[in-house]
Amino acid sequence: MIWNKAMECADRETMEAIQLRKLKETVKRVHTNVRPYRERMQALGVTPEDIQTLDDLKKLPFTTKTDMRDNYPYGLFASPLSEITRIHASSGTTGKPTVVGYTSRDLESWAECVARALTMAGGDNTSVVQVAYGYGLFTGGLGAHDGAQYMGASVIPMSSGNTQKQVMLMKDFRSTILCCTPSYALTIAEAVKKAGYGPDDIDLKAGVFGAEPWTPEMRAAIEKGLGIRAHDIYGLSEVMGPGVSCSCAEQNGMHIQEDFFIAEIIDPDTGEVLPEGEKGEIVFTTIGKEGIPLIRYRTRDICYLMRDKCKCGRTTARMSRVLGRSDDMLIIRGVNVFPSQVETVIAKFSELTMNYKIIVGRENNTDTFALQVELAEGLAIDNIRFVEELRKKVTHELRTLLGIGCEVKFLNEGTLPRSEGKAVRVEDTRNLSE
Ligand code: DLL
Repeated sequence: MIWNKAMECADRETMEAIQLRKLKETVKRVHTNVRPYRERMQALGVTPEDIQTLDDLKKLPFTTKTDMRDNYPYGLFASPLSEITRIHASSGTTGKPTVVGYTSRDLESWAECVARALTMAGGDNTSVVQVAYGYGLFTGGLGAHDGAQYMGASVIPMSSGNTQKQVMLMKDFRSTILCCTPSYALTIAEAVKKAGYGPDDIDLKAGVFGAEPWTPEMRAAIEKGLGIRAHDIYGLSEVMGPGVSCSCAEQNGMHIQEDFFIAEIIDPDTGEVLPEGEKGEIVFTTIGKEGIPLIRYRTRDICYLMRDKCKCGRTTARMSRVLGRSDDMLIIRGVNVFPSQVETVIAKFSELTMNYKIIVGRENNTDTFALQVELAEGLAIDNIRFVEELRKKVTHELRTLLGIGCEVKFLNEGTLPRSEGKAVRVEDTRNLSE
């Protein structure tokens, strides 16, 4: 089944006409309503009237996470707060989160995108959708929820965690589609086995997994463990949330909802648009979004585009799975973490030095996250009470800022190897890139 054949199977000419019309509207909207965009366009000598073809997109400036931080919290909104009906947020690069606002129409467009994704996974109004993404400021929970409801499915708003209960409800409520991060899907698969069930004992048919990078090997393990077909769903809060793209039954890339997002692939170093099919950073322009439309938003996600027709019948461009990042953002247990955020916390403590190392690994399908940091000169690591007190405080600050737990270990001053060039602050042994 295809949720919206008119859009998902449109011929190129029709789709490009829709994109151009919506792009022109969006550029006018940000030029009129968003001062930072107006100023930047003025500085480049570009007016909304200069956008006459899709190729003219290149004339427009990029938007980055730093722009979002500089205009925190509402400076890039193109609608007054009276029209904003939902606010979400994700990690910023330092202390403040990145904030996004949705009008009622934006929420409906988002639900439409997610309904298309769930339909790719075989969903319809008879589906029972268990949402095990976190609910809250993170877009995963409510994004999947609204889309499943829009599709007409029965939604179970479980949120993440409480794994035994996830398994119990999955069996008793006869869930057919599971939405969560791929690493959590593996944890659930393990718990299903532990509970003494095999794939035939549960009704689950498909999973719609995303929010973090995963490998084809991981997909195979999830499919086998739960006896389902696993679909990859991509998105980011700045651009919308889950549903920007999703893989269909062919599992050969994720179909981009091109009537809502124009995708470009650029060279992350030069900003040049790369030829069709080359690997680079994916950049999105939101078209038709009211609350916070973004022009050429630099996602920092590395992938490539495919435009050949998919066997499923959809004609939309597909993006490959995310192959890496062009910045240093880590995704740990589904949570975005920048080393600079960790550094912000360390800097608050005069008892600590700036010599630190973040160590990320994976044990039993769960990410591990540890911080090693040197104590300031003269402070004794064998003063157990002092060290324990300090550990508590640092752990608390990290949890408050990042939203996840971190195992903090102190070292004597001078223990960590000193940098002779670019400091290597992160050791990530998860090997998710290729
Ligand atoms: O992770 C939105 C989302 C929720 C997507 C649920 C899919 C499912 P953020 O927290 O803003 O939003 O993080 C966005 O997560 O730039 C990617 O680096 C990464 N990411 C998201 N989906 C995928 C995926 C949500 N399918 C950042 N594969 C993005 C790999 C993904 N990485």
